[in-house]
Amino acid sequence: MSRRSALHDLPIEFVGSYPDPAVRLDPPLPEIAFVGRSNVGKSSLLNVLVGRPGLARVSGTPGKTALVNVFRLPALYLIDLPGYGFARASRSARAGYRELLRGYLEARETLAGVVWLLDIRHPPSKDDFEMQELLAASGRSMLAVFTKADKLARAARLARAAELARELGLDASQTQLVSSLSGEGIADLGDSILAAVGGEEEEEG
Ligand SMILES: Nc1nc2c(ncn2[C@@H]2O[C@H](COP(=O)(O)OP(=O)(O)OP(=O)(O)O)[C@@H](O)[C@H]2O)c(=O)[nH]1
Ligand SMILES: [Mg+2]
Repeated sequence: MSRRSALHDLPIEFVGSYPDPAVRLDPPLPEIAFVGRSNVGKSSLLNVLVGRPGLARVSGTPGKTALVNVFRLPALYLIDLPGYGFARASRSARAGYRELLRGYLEARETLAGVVWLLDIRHPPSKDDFEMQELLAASGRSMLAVFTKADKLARAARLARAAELARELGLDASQTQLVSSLSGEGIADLGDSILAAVGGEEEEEG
């Protein structure tokens, strides 16, 4: 199975970490943001998509990505957002996260699409459903990505992906199963991202 996505081996640079979701990026380019619960695998997925294992900080400690982390490819930005639903976060920290995410989704004119990550093994949490509402209210184009597919045997993960899509009220075309460990789904996700920013992979029609 190929773990090479269309974003593999493109020049990429870390632009910066910003507390302000309205930060102006120069030059303005389309952005793809990665959102999901703490520890769901956002940073790992970003790294494997671009083929740079050490780029975004991966951690066994949930809540590691606390700022808006911006990476630049030649024609787009990839944005690693803070994880939500961190169990040990204080109530005010949780509210802060939520406001950052809401502000980001509402404010960013250059946001071309959101990759929303959910762990294939777990039912959607209260925080996930809140995120879904924020995403729906923002009207942003969104792809639900089910992570850590390698944790389940093949038949189980296909069944679980269908079940999770149903629980979220999503069509299969709005979902993608991935594993940053095995590379499953990574090439397809890369193509979807390019299509969302108006790249070459966009389909006719
Ligand atoms: N088995 C398996 N483990 C994974 C996968 N992706 C991530 N992990 C592990 O899950 C943990 C969290 O990964 P991160 O990529 O740091 O998760 P995150 O969503 O960026 O976490 P925060 O920045 O805290 O929100 C790490 O221990 C990873 O090694 C995967 O596809 N398969
Ligand atoms: Mg992270």
